[in-house]
Amino acid sequence: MSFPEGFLWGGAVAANQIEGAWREGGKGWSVADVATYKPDADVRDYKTHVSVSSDSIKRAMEESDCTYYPKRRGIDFYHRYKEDLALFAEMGFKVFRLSIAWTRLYPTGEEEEPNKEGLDFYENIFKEMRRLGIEPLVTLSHYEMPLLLSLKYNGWTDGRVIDCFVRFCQTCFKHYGQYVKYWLNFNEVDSIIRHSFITAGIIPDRCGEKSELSCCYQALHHQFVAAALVTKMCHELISGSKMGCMLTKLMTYPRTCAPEDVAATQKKNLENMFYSDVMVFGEYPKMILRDLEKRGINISMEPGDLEILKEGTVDFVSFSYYMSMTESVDPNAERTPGNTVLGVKNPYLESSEWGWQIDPVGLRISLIELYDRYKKPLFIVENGIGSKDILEPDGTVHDAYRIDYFRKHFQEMEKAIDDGVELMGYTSWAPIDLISASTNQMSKRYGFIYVDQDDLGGGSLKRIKKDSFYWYRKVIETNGKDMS
Ligand code: BGP
Repeated sequence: MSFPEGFLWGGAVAANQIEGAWREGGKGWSVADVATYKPDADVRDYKTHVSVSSDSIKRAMEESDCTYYPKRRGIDFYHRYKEDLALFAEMGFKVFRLSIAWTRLYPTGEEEEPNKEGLDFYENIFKEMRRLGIEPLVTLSHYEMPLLLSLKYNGWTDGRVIDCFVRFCQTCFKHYGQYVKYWLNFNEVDSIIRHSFITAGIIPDRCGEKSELSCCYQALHHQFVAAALVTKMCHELISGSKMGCMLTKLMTYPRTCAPEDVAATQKKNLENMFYSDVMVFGEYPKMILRDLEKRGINISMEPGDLEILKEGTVDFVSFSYYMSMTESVDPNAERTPGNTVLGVKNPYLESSEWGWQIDPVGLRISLIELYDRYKKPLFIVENGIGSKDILEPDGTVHDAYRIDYFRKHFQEMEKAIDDGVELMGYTSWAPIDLISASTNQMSKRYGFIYVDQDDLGGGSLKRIKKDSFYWYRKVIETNGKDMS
C-alpha cells in the first residue's frame, strides 16, 4: 500500500481564526469579529458558544477591546505570514488551505469596487507560496462573511447576498486565478443548521414570523445557487481550475443492530450528505424535498434556480473529519459532544479532552462511502485533534497523542486508497495553533507548531515546533512510507 505520487500533503486554516489585524488594511466588520470567548461556559455545550443575538452584536460593536473577542487578533498571521509559510515549507507542504476574508476585499459586502489593500495582502501571500513551491487551496467562504450583510439582510436569507458573493468571487478569480487552481465554495455548507450566524449571518431574533430553521433552509438555497454560479464562473475564468464542495462528514453508526437504531442512523447519514448531493448532482434529493414538505419548511426559489444548480456542479468533494458518533432511538442513551454536534456515545472509542470520539477507521468508512456515492475525486481538508498541549520549561512540546492520532488516520487513508478511492490530498486541521471556531479558545491546540498565546491574548506569539512537526515532515518527505 502507498500514497500516489504527487499526493498533496499539507495543512488548513481559516482567515478569521489566524489573521487578526481585524481593523487593518481596510478590512470591514465580519461575523467573526463579534464571536466571544466565554470562559465560564461548558466547552462541550457548543450551542452556548455559537449563540448570538441583536443585543450581543450591538455590545460587541461598541467594544473595541479584543480580550474576549479572540478572532479579532487570531495569531497575528496578517503580520507573520512569511514566517509561518516558511515553517510550512520546512515541513515540506505541497499544499496549504487558507480562506480569503470577504471583508478584506469588500468591507461592507456591497462596494462596487474591491479594497486594494485587501487585494494586495492576498496577492503577496500567493506570491510567497509560489516562491516556496506550495500550492494554494482557497476557501471562498469560511465563517467570516460581512457583518453588515447580516445586519442589513439577515445574512443569506435574502437573495441579494448572492450577487454580493458572486462579485467577491469574480474578483478573487480575476486577481488570483494566476496563482490558484484549487477552490472550495462554502466551508462545511451543512453547518448552517448547527450555527446559522457563523455560517450564514442569520440573527435568530430577526427571523420574524419565520422559524430560524425555515430561514436556514432559505439561506442554504441561496448558498447552493451562489455556489453553482461561482463554480461555473470559475471554470470560465480560470482554465484548468477545480472547484470543490466542503462537507462536515459526521459519520454516524447505529448504537445497536436494532432495526430502529439502524433506520435512525440511515436518516442521519442521508441528511448529512444532502448538502454535497446538491452540489455534486445539481439537484435536491427527492426524499429531502419530501422531508422538508412534511416539516412544513417551504423554500422559495426563483425561476431558473434549478437550472443554475444543474449547470454549476463541483469537480471534487472535500470534507472535514474529526470524529464519529452513534445514533439510538433510546431517549436515555448517553450522549457526547462532537464537532458542533451531540451524538450518542460509542463505548468502543476513546474521546478527546473536548469529548470528540476518536475513530480512525471511521475515516476509511467515510472515504469509501463518499467515493462510492459520488465517483469524484476526494480531498480531506480538515482532520486533527484539539488538545491542551504543554510547553515544557525547555521549550519543547511532546505531543505523542497527536502523532498517534495522525498515524492511525493516515493508515486508514492508505487502506481506502488501496481499495481504489481517488484521494487528491490531505490538509490537517490545523498546522499551527489558532483560535477555535466553536469555542474561541486558543487553549484548544491543533498545530504541529505551538503558538505562545493564551485564551485572553496574553503571550509572545512565538512559534515553537512540537514533536509532531518533525514527525509530519518525515511523513511528507517519504510520501507516507515512514510513519514511525
Ligand atoms: C471545523 C471548522 C474549522 C475548525 C474545526 C475545528 O468545523 O471548519 O474552522 O475550527 O472545525 O473545530 P473547533 O475549532 O471548534 O475545535
